[in-house]
Amino acid sequence: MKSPAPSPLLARLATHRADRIALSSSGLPITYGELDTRAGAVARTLVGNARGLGGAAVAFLCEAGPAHLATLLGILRAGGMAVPLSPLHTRPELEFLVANAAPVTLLASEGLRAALTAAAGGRPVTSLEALADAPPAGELEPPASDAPALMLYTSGTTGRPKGVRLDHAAVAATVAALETAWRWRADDRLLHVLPLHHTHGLIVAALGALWAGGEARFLPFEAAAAWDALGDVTVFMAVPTIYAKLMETFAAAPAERRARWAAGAARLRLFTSGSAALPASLLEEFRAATGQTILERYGMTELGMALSNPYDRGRRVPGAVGTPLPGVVVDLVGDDGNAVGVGEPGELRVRSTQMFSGYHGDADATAASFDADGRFRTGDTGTRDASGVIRLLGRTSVDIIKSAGYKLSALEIEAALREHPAVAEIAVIGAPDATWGERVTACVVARAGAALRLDDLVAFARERLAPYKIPRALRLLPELPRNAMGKVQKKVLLASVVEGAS
Ligand code: MLC
Ligand code: AMP
Repeated sequence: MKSPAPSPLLARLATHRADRIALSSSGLPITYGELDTRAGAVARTLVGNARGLGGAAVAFLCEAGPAHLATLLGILRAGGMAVPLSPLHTRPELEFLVANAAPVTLLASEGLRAALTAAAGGRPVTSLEALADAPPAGELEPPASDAPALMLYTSGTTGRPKGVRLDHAAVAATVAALETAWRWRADDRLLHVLPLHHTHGLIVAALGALWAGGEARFLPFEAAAAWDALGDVTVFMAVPTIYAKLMETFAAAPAERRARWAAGAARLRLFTSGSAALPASLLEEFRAATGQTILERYGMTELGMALSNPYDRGRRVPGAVGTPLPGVVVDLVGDDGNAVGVGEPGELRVRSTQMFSGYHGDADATAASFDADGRFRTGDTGTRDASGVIRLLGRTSVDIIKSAGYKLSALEIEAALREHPAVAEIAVIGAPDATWGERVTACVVARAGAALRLDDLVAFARERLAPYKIPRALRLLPELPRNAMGKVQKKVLLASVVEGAS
């Protein structure tokens, strides 16, 4: 039997010039050569005397920046499956992720080691700083293209997050498709402001830059600092909330600063948006300020990047997500399972070389996410026009919320908040919001005699949920609207919240 090809991702990274800058944060750059050395030290320590990790999970908790990517690449070179955890996760969330991923090794930066140790149930947590001193790697057997590379946790309709397993070939297919479509170059400099535990920040942005041999500059997002930094990069990638925040800050700035920021932004070759719908009005506002037309694209953790507007600025369509990327087939399917006609709404079903290899430990959920024709059911609805351009209309499930570009499970938030002593019943919905896309809104029936304020609920939530899952609004109701089967009618709740706001 022919053995599978080695990881295209690692093979590509090995071709970059050692003296070129790969990553930087706070003005401290590391070259591809240094990245290689650091990743090698991580790999060698993880592997010890063995030949490789054979796809075993290695979870790590690290601030965004060069050390994060060096750790991830070290895990990959050791033949492990990297599970990036986030400094935004609370202890109960980390406990769940560690238990679910069952990693053979846990790694953390010195600053986050205590947080991971507290959630690790007695397992040792190795300090990344200690790994940096390990002797350089000797020759390790490269993992195969079909070996697991990453496990990214995504919220779904099942309450608890699911681990999405991606092999080396799938990750490489995403960055290769984007290199072609967006013309990534080795002299690109990306301003990186996104979290590294999701597809957008990790694969599309960071690994996209590294695949091309370019540079990723990390900056924790803050609007004025981002405007300043835009003056010296070539590519920027963000979620719509970030563009909304950039525009709020721009509008409030003095004329001289606005002129400087606009001139800086005008020099970039590419601005992209994804993870949530970019309102056409925001695209126009950004264009009026900077002369730049943001390229909107569509993707999902399970299937990578599926649709993109064209690189040619003049052909980008505001409010649309474009056409399939190389290696991707997107069908629009009606309720009857048949393809819909031009202009008719249908669910996006996807076939792709970027497809995940399964939900971790959940073969049933994996099988259920594909239709009889082997197409992934996205749960997103859209239309296709006569020229093949797709527009998204929304999602099938009211239990999936997209806030600030994060995908949230209403069920997971409800389960956490139901423990609050004043909560008798709760339904969580995503109310439309110009800046956040959707705002997490808790509709609560309080226990008899109990008083509940948003502050109480927020304080309670902060202990249990990452900041981006916390409710931002509270509606106290005498009862929740239910249908004849007793199921809460979230669409009714949503309509009343929208009506109340207008
Ligand atoms: C924070 N705030 C919110 C909020 N998050 N309010 C409403 N809704 C939310 N979701 C409030 C805080 O309470 C605070 O209020 C203020 O906003 C600032 O909070 P912050 O945490 O400091 O916000 P900030 O750091 O500015 O973060 C915003 C952000 C971040 C947009 C930078 O949310 C972000 O990085 N989002 C990206 C998510 C992402 O990468 N998704 C990709 C998934 S992959 P106050 O009153 O205290 O000031 C995927 C696939 C694909 O989707 O296709 O890409
Ligand atoms: P995630 O599961 O976090 O990877 O999020 C994937 C989801 O984000 C998709 O199923 C869509 O609902 C949404 N999404 C991604 N890109 C876009 C976009 N450009 N417009 C609207 N929704 C998007």
